Amino acid sequence: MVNHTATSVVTIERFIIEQERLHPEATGELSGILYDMALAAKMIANKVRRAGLADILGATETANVQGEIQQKLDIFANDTIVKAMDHGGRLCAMASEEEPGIIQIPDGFRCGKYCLLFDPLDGSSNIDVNVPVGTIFSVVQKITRGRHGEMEDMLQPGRRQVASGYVIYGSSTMLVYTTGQGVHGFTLDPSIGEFLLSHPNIRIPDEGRYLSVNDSYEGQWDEPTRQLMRKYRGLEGGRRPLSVRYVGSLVADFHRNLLGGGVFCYPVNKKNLNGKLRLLYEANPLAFICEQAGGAASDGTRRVLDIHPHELHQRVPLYIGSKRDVDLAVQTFAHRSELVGA
Ligand code: AHM
Ligand code: MG
Repeated sequence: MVNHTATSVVTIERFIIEQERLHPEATGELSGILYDMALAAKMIANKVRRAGLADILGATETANVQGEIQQKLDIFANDTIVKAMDHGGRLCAMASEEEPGIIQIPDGFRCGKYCLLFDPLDGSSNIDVNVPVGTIFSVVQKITRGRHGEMEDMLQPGRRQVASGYVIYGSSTMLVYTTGQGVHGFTLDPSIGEFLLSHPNIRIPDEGRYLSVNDSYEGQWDEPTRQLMRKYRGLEGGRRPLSVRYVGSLVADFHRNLLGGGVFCYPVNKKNLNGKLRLLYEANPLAFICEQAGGAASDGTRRVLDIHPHELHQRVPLYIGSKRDVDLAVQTFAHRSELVGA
């Protein structure tokens, strides 16, 4: 990584170019995808900032493929990303949490060698109470031979990702990404409209301070899950207790734990045998970032990045964050057989 002093102003564009130069074989296509994502993020951030204004608040009448009600901003974010990415000649297809099938590159535009998978606005049910929301994205290389991307290209295990990232629309807007060479965070300076390097080479502490879990599901958890939570809280096993912090917006919970150390858990429960979060749009991209920062991500048994996806909108239980805290989940579940989904 190129070394920047704490005082040098480094735009995301300069940083991406410098990273690319470290790889003489790079064609610039991946860099182009990252620029385009940064542009889409600025457009979404601009709209999210105005979300308190009546014209864009509220639910539309369409339900997305998960059967949930979409907020208008979900649709805006989805369309913004598709339009920012479909004509650059770098992608062969996309998939979004908000759309049922593969999004093809329109005729007339060149198809490239990458696929983009994304959750355009995660945690969107929080928008109307002014809680941070986020965009999550993942890039994999095309493996099929035809012009367009196919299902096989999309359903690759997360360890094959070549880049992933998220944008958090909070008190400031930040873009955090990895291309497998560490994790770097950029903060949007709204006065100049540029993402500036603010968090180079992020490392997650080995042991966390925070536990993020929605424990209103406790009555539906199995005993090993309850036992794990008692361990995290220091009620069993003699560990230092973690402090509970749960925003209910994955990107916000993950971001806090990435910087401060901690574990985010979305366990299986009796009603949701596979948890709630989506493997391809949420778990995989965040798992790539977390591992690159020195942390870990598991479904309770398997490394998230080793799971072979079988459908686009597949859900997965998730334990992600500081390595020792995730390891504790894996150890606690080592002999569990009930409740774990496919
Ligand atoms: P979404 O993609 O429909 O917004 O749902 C995902 C969100 C995550 O941001 C968050 O961690 C989780 O749902 C919260 O779920 P729950 O309310 O069950 O705790
Ligand atoms: Mg989501």
